[in-house]
Amino acid sequence: MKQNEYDTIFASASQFRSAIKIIRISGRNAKKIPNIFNFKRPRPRIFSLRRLTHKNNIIDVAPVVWLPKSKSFTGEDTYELYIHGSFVIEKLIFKILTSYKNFRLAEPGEFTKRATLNGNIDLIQAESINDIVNSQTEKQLSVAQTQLDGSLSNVVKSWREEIIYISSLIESLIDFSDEDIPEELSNLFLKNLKTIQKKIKDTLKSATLASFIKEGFIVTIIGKPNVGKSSLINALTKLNISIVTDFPGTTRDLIQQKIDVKGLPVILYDTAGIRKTNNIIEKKGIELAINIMKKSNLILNLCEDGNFNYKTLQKEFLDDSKIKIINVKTKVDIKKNSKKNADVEISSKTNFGINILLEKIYSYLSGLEPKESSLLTSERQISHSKKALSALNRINKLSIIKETELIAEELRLASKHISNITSFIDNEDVLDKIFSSFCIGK
Ligand SMILES: Nc1nc2c(ncn2[C@@H]2O[C@H](COP(=O)(O)OP(=O)(O)OP(=O)(O)O)[C@@H](O)[C@H]2O)c(=O)[nH]1
Ligand SMILES: [Mg+2]
Repeated sequence: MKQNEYDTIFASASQFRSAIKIIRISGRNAKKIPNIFNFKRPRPRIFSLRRLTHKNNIIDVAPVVWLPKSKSFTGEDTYELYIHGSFVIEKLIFKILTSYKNFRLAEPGEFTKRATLNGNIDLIQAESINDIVNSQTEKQLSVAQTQLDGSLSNVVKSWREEIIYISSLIESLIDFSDEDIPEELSNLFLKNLKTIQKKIKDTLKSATLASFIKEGFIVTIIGKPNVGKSSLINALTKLNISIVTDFPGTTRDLIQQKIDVKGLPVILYDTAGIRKTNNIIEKKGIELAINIMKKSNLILNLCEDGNFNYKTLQKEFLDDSKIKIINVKTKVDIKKNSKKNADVEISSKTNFGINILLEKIYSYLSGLEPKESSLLTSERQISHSKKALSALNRINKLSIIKETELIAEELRLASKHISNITSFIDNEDVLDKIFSSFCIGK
């Protein structure tokens, strides 16, 4: 059911047990809050202590803030009540508010949705708010913050301006007859077309890496059975998540755990030991291991005797791709005869070398980080950018002299896709999709 956008909505901005709860109320009737709770209206944007009562019952003594619509996040009249962190007070307030006409509990993300509909923020900024709330590492946070401050929106706007500029060049060509088309004009068009194509292409390239910052870099632990893969994932995560026994072939499923390596999100995988086997379950496990290996950003290749099967690994399993491999010699507490080609030596038993390994993982992955700070992160942003780039690329096959109209049409299409990245005009359905993943009170 579509909720009425004219309702006055309310929600707690703090869902869990906390010392203070912030109740947000936004909408046309928010200005009635002082009447409902019998307190003197404070001056706008001034934190003011008030005694909240209702029908002679004390609700709470709490600071309140009055944010008239010109100065509020949602672009609507808003009250914020900083009540004691009690679920009883919260429930009481909700019960009272619900009893008033046109007041109701907010849907997930509805405050942000209203801020977007009222033009206070664009779609990129709205998405970044959810990313900020959900960020688990400093890097994720900083990427989301550059989206909230409008840097990415500005990049996208500049793409649109450039497309509009080259559209104007093309429009001016339409008036010329075929043989009279001035060469400087068509050269200028082609040069600018190339520039904008490159800009979008580069940003899309960085987006792949940005998605690792959002979702996590994939680091996979591989090696022969019994070399200590499961022991290593347990040591790195400081959790007992993977079964360790001295039977070769213990691990069959992929064991996965997210960790934070100095601010970088990493998804660690423990895998089945790779060997020739007739056991169907183990075979399936090895298949899973090989598949995840191919998708990895980094492979930790474990070996206990120092004979790293580096070349076979590259050729047989990775099709000679350029996935980075760190050779890790394990169990150095008992197997000291080290071979030279290990990148790092560890013992999961004594923790020897574990920090050095983490340092190496960080140093490699941080080098992969995109240099730009304005990154496309959501599927939606990436998909529109790709569609815009496809439209621009199709122009390469068109003749400036004979197919000017078609070129103009592709440019209009590209410009529309770029606009869709920041604006919801023509695609309002997208709003519901974006905000459904938010929490209530945001
Ligand atoms: N002394 C010592 N023993 C270790 C170390 N790491 C692992 N082990 C032992 O080696 C055996 C195998 O360890 P796992 O971690 O299960 O090895 P794995 O590579 O996961 O084995 P599979 O799952 O069978 O492929 C166990 O008995 C561990 O206790 C280490 O650093 N030092
Ligand atoms: Mg194992």
